Amino acid sequence: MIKTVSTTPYADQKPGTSGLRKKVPEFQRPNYAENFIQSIFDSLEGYQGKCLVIGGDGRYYNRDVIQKAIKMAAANGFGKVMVGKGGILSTPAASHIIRKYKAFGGIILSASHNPGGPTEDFGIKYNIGNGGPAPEKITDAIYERSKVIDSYKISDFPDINLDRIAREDIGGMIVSVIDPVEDYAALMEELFDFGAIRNLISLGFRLCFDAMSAVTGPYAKEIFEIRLGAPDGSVRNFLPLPDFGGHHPDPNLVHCKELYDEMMGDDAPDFGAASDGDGDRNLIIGKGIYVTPSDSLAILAANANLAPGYSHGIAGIARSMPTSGAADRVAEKRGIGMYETPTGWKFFGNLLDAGMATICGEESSGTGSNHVREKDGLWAVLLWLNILAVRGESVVDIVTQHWATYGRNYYSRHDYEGVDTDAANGLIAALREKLPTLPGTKYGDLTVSAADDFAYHDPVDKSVSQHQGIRILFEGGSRVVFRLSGTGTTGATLRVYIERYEPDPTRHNIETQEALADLITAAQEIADIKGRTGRDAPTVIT
Ligand code: G16
Repeated sequence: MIKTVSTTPYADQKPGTSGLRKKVPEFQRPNYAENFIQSIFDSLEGYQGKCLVIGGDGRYYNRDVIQKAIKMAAANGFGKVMVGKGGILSTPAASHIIRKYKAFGGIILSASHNPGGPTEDFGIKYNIGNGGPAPEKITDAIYERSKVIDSYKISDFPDINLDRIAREDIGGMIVSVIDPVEDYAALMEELFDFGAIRNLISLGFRLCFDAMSAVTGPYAKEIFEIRLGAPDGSVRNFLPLPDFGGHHPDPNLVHCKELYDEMMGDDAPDFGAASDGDGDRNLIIGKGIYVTPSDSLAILAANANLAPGYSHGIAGIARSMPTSGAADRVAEKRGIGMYETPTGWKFFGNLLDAGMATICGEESSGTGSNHVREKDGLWAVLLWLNILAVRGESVVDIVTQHWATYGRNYYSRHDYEGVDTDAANGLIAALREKLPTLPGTKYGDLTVSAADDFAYHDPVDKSVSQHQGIRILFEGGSRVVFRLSGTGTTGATLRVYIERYEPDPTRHNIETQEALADLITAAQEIADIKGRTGRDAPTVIT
């Protein structure tokens, strides 16, 4: 039976960079998840009788919301729901399932790299029929709807058994509980030379993958250990846990310190990698070298033709504005398109659909291609392995040769987390106001050449997205960028992105923070970070 339940709106359901993210207790308020899910459905047209994909990263509250979403999909007229066994689907796997089975769209339950547990983070996002995150016009409509919603529809059938693969007709809708790994693993086998990677591993190449007790565990076990023959134990923390074992499932140098230290040690494996809560981010570390996400994007784009899925070359590269310009140099040399978008994977969707970009990436540890419409952590790891297997060189050799050919973009991001929201907004507003006066100003030996508030003009649908980050460019091509994160759940996070291009190979071995020291000081001064936030130093440096 379908019930229509009266509800009252919440004022805080504005989707951020990647869907709605809040603390679990906020999501547990009466009708909170239901309101948001109904607001999604109310913002869509033409889904009657169609298929909806539902899955999540297994974090605390995942199963509860999956049951609600299934019952609401049935009540709202979807004809079919495909849901991952155990409620599990990594974000890239969900994107693939939507595309492969031509679903109308999908609901992904995740707060990505944010911690999980009864008092930690939860999230809901909607992906459209191309498999990618809903564009701004849909997320804006969802938010508008959430502000006035007064009822939602839900079917009252009993909870679905998510722990066995089955297909049933329930309340007039087909519910298909599917293997979350099979289709995704098959796609990876199509794109990459598994034979070459298996051969490399059989010759003693050692890889270590940390699944961070999150969603990629089952995928990585199947792909690296079973299909590629890596020894048992190559995949660590492979059991997805509702609280990620009490850690932040964020594959950066702070939260993967153990792996980093091991990779810098004498007996390091040849290759170390990790992925995040929902499997779309990646961390790449070679023996003795950390590869920044911006460099990784450039190197993957420059070598993608070595993998069968990209053997005909790539049409273009897209990167988010704060990501370093390393990939631009690859695009320039190859004579292919280069696109600069705002932060948020949703901005790549149109470029991928139009065939303008093949490979996309972000400084925030995301890389992916046109095989799905999300960034894809395991895809990035497999493309690296494919390149290593074909070139027969070490990560450090490949990276240093890349720098020698294209120059090195020294790059770092400084995050100030949990800053008072008003203080953070004030800092950005003050910077915005100061923009016209900055060109020509000197900070030590640095002179500002240009400063603006980045606006994106989508070349495909012609939409315009304003206020996407404050850019300060210096003479000689260095830059700093300031923006507030759209994914945090506590106060505000100020992100400062710092970049310097160095063409001279004799200057490619400087420690990154040292290479950027004058820019870091200038950034602190220009934004008056200490005065406005009270912070002497960033919380996280990546
Ligand atoms: C999300 C988005 C990414 C974005 C990242 C950081 O990633 O999909 O496009 O780069 O957030 O965004 P912000 O700087 O606003 O915090 P994820 O992995 O959290 O879904």
